[in-house]
Formats: sequence, C-alpha cells, structure tokens
Amino acid sequence: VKTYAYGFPRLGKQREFKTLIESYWSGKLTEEELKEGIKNLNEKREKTYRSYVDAFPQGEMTLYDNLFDTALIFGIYKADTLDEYFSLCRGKNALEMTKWFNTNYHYLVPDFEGKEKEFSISWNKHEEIKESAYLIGPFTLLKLSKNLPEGKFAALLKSLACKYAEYFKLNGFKSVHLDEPAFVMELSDKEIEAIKDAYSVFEDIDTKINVFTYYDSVDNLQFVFDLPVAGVGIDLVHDRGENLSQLDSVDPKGKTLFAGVIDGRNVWRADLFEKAEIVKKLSEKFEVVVTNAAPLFHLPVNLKGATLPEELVAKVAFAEEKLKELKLISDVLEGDDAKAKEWVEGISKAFGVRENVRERVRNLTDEDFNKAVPYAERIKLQQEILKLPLFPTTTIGSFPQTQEVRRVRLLNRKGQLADEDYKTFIKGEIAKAIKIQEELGVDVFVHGEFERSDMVEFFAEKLEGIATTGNGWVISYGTRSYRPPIIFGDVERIEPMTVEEIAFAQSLTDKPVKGMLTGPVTIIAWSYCREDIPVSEVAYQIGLALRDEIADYEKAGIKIVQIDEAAFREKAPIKKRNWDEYFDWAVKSFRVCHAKSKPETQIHSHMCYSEFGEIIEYILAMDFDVISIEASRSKGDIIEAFEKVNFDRQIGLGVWDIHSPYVPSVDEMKEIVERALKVIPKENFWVNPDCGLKTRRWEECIPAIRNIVKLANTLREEA
Ligand code: THG
Ligand code: ZN
Repeated sequence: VKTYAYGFPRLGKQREFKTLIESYWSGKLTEEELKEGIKNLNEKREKTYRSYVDAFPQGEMTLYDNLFDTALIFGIYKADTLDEYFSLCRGKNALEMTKWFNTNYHYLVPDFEGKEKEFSISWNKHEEIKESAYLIGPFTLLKLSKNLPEGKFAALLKSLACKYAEYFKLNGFKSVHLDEPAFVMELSDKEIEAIKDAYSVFEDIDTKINVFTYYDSVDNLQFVFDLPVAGVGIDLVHDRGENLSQLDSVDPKGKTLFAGVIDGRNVWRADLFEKAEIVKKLSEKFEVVVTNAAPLFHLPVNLKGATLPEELVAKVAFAEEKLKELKLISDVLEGDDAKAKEWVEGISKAFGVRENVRERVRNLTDEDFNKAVPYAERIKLQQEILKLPLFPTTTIGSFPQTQEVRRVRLLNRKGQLADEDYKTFIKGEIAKAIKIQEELGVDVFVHGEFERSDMVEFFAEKLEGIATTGNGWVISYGTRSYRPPIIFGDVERIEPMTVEEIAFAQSLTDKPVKGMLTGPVTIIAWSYCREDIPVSEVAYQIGLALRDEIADYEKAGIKIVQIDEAAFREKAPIKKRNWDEYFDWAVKSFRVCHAKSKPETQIHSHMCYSEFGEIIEYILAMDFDVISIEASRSKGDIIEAFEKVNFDRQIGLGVWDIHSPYVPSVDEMKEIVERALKVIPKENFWVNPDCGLKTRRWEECIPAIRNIVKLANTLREEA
C-alpha cells in the first residue's frame, strides 16, 4: 500500500519558526531574510516527509495560522504587506483567537461583521505549487467563522466553493488536500445538504480533491463518499470505532480511502501488526492509502534529545517517528516485518505501576466525591474567618514572568545556579509581589508563581508517573509553544509540591494568600495521557495528589485554595452526545480534590472563558465556593448564562482583558460589573482580571490593579 502524511509540525526541532518570526517582529530580520528562513525550514520538513512516506501535501507552511491564511486567500481579510498580515494576527487589530476543536491549538476566528459578502481570490498563496496543494476546506472555514449573515450559510458556502474551484484552475493543481475537520461535528441535515450542494461545483474540474476529516467520526460517512472528490481521509483512532463500523456498509464510489490509523494526537507507538490487519481488511473493498489519523502538529518534531526514562522511549513516537510507523505498516503488508517487530517490542511492557495508588482509587466512595457541609453553611464559616468586604478584589495567580525570572530559572536548570540560591531568588520575588499587593490594597493575595514555568509542566515535574520532555515543543498559537508532559504511569505525590512558596508568602502578610493548583482535567488536557487505563482513573489519581496538597496547605494555615481548570471546556468531546460521559469524570475529579478539605477552607476555581451557557450545569456540579472567569470581552453573554440557572456561588468577573497591554479605566471596568449586577447579587461578587498576569509587564499590572481596587471601593460606597 501507499503511504501519505500531513500536518507535520512547522515549529522546527529548535523552534526555528519562533526564532525567525520573533526576530522579524523585533526588527532583527528583514522580510527577505524571514521568507528565506521559513523556506529553508519548510524544505527540511518536506525532506523529513520524503524519507518515510510516498506523498504529502505542499503549501502547509503558514506564518501564523492556516485557517487565517485560507480566509486571506478568499478575500475575507486583505493584507497587502507582511506587517498588515501580522497586525491582523496580534496587537490592536487582531482577530479573536479560540481553541481549534478539542485541542490546545488556537486559530484566528474570521469575523464577517461588516464584511463584503462577496468572496474573491485575494492572495495566491500556492503560486509555486503544482502537485498537491494544502488548504482548509470551505465548510470548516465558514463553520468556524463568526457573525455570518443570518440564514445565508448555504448560499455563502456555495459561492465560497466556486472560488475554491477557480483557485484550483488558476494554479492548475493536479490534486488538493482539503482539511474538513468540521465534518466530524454533529451536523444538521440542512448543513449536509449545503455541503453537497457546494461541493457539486467541483464536479467537472481537473484537480483531484482529497478531503480529510479527523478528531472524531463522521456521522453518516456515506455522504462524504458521495461528494465529487477523489479521496476521503478518516480518523480510525479517535472515532470510538464509529468510522470503522460504518465502512462495512459504505459504498466506496471509486474513491480512495485515506485510512488514518496512526494517532496524530497522542505519543504512543502503535501496534503495527494490528493496524496492518485493519488496512488489509479494508483493502478488500477500498483502494487504501495508509495515513495519520489527525495532523501531526500536535506532536513534537522527533524524539532526538528528549529527556525521557529509557522504558518510556521504547513506547513513544513523536511526529517523525509516526512517519516511520506509516512506513513500517506498509513494510509489514509487503511481507517485511522484522523492523516492525523490533519497533513494537516495548509497547505493552508494564511500567510505572503503583499498587498503593491503584488501591486508593479503587477505595473511593461517595464521601470522597461529596462535601459533607453544603455551600450555604460553608460560606458562613469561611466569612467568619476571612471577613472579606463586599466586592473582594484578587488576581488570578501569576504575576509577570520577567526576563530576569526566566533567565534565573534557565541558569538553575543548566546547573549554573545552585538550588539554594534559586530558592532565595524566588523568595525575593514573592516578597516583592506581596509588598506590591499590600500597597495596592488587594483583599486576597497570590504569591505570583515565579517558580513555575508552565502551569502543567511544573506539576508534571513534581509528580511521579508523569515525564517531561526537555525539548518536546508544540505550537499553541502563533509563535507560542509549550512542552506537553507524558502521563505514563500511576500518578503519585511524594512530597508537598507548592506549600513552601505559598506558606512563605502567607508568612509575610495578614491578608489571605491563595494556594494555587492546576486541576486534573487541565493537567490531562495539556499532557499526553496514557491509554492503558481509563482516563477517569488517571484523573482521580491526580485528584488525590491534589487533595493531599490541600491537606498540607490547611496544616500550613492557608485559608483559600484555587484549583484552575483552564481546559475544562476544551477537553469536552466534539459531539455533544458524548458530553455526559466526559463531564461525569471531569466534575468528579475536581470534587475528589476538595471533598475532604475543611468546610472553612474556601475553594476557588478559574476558567479562561465566559461561554458558560452550554456547560453551566456541569460547572455548578464542581461544587467550588468561588469561580473567576473572563468577562471583559464577552458583551453580556455571561448574563444570559446566569439568567438560566440559580447560580448560588460567588463569582469573580474579569474586568481587565489581560491579553492586551491596555490598562482599562475605572469607568470602563464599572460598566462590565453593572451589566452583570443585573443578574448576580452583589453579595456574591468578586472583582479581578480576566486571567493570570504572567505575560504582562509590571508597568501594566500596577495601574490596572490600582484601578480594580478603586472600582471595588466605588462599588462599596454605592452599595
Ligand atoms: N500552558 C499550556 N497550555 C496553554 C496555556 C498555558 N494553553 C492555553 C493558554 N495557556 C495559551 N497558550 C499558551 C501557550 C504557551 C505560552 C503562552 C500561552 C508561552 N510559551 C512560551 C513561548 O512560547 O515563548 C514558552 C515557555 C517558556 O519558554 O518558558 O508563553 O499556559 N500548556
Ligand atoms: Zn485564565
């Protein structure tokens, strides 16, 4: 069989992509030099493809985001210069950014508000490509856009598809790779009709179209095979078996099946013999090409130089190794299985087993998930101790990660600064942060998280059963990247992880300092998770580790604990019919963390968004005492969400959009509060920024927090 791959990471092993683009932004590279650098980087990528697979798409490279590029090609946005391009990606004129399906990648959201309704070919991105051009498909582009004119979806889709056809002809592509991951969403009959009608414009063009779906199964898979395309790519890994079972009855209509059998989202080596068997079976009915089941950019480039335990190395594959797996499957099918045997040797060997942890999870009972004292009584106990004013003020957790903080951490990591000296430095930063909060008059303090690199990686380093990679970078958005840890074994906390810093901060002030933890769902979502035991069990293991940490906080006199669940919504399955199953363990894993904490310990959570409407019941079920959310960009959506339910908890509204350096005035922030006060009683109201402040500068933080405190004082006077 033939092999095909797509979505190989653009970041580069040494994050060359980041260096190039950020150097251009800071004026250290000219436009020519940037383009030359990106071209070289892309050639390296394509060379990697070539060493393993028969074919791959061209033109996958983007300087920021491929959905945005597609919107530019078809005239939804116009950028005549490179600087105009980047000004739409970041800074003042930037498009909104949001999560790409249920991943930690973010795309720029095309906004049709006030746009011309006519599409046009405004940019020929693929001028130099003749063979197989990569594009995001018209349906996914429109489905992920916002503010489309009411009732015009089908008509817009068809006119957009016409422009795609024109674009194909203009460039004379032999074939195109169209990514249509939105086909895996729960589509209405009307949407499917619209897709069929739009794709009909591809009926009599010479370009062969291969359409790729991924991240889940396609309901009614036959409809994709009915489209006038040459090939259909499907995900046979994250499809709950739903794609495979449909293939029995699908009429191939002469189309090539791009069988996605190699996981593009998780790092585990595949059982190549099992995969080869699937492919063999499918080949009886379809013309099969073996491919990855999702784009490979969710994985680091390759395993070279990763700091993983030896046993783990024998179990994992990053992007380049996934290409190798595709090659090995094709070898197996051609009768050459020696290398494949060697490759899969380590995959099922048990490792990282901790019987005591298993035992603890097995013994969980109702009491471990349900707090003994109801919220209404807890809040009274807490208030007796905390004595907080009306409209308490706080910040979310992190303070600026300055150049200095990063530099000193790196020195310590490289062994050039002794642990003792590093600790002293961190304590100095904490002391400064406490002093600043004292001077500003904040009510509930944070220690600033100067000791933490990433909110997930930090805990991964402290916990047994989770490995960190050292150099396994993956893009989150633009040039921002993170290193997902690997949860490979049973997760256990051996000793306190954060208590020393929090207790030190508390020792410097009479104001309460929040203990700061990252919740189980977010740790799992931003890591690669083991698949040999149910994810719920992993979540409870982490929950128990965090429970122990909270117990240690209580012993150290900490009165408030915040458990962040930034990825709580993002991790939800794409299809809503699978939500109950997910939220069941997601909610319970949060409750495991705090069910056994004292009723007088106030439990906070934080989430980085405000679209609560569809998940508010699940959020309430987490049974925290206070939640802080983003509100400054949400134009009243929040009110709608809260009107629907009886939200009896305290809520901290984000009044400062920390994604922008702009410092809002007291009046601007007051408007946000006043809107929300229509539905939320003032007794339940906290005032805080939208999110953590690690990407901001102190020069912005100090005036903004000063305004937040002023706002709270004004609100108290008026109350
Ligand atoms: N950590 C992780 N995922 C995340 C966030 C996070 N996803 C959502 C949200 N926050 C936005 N994503 C990021 C990811 C990375 C960075 C900022 C926001 C970032 N990275 C540094 C960079 O690329 O320069 C690298 C880190 C470093 O060198 O210390 O700033 O917070 N996992
Ligand atoms: Zn946040």
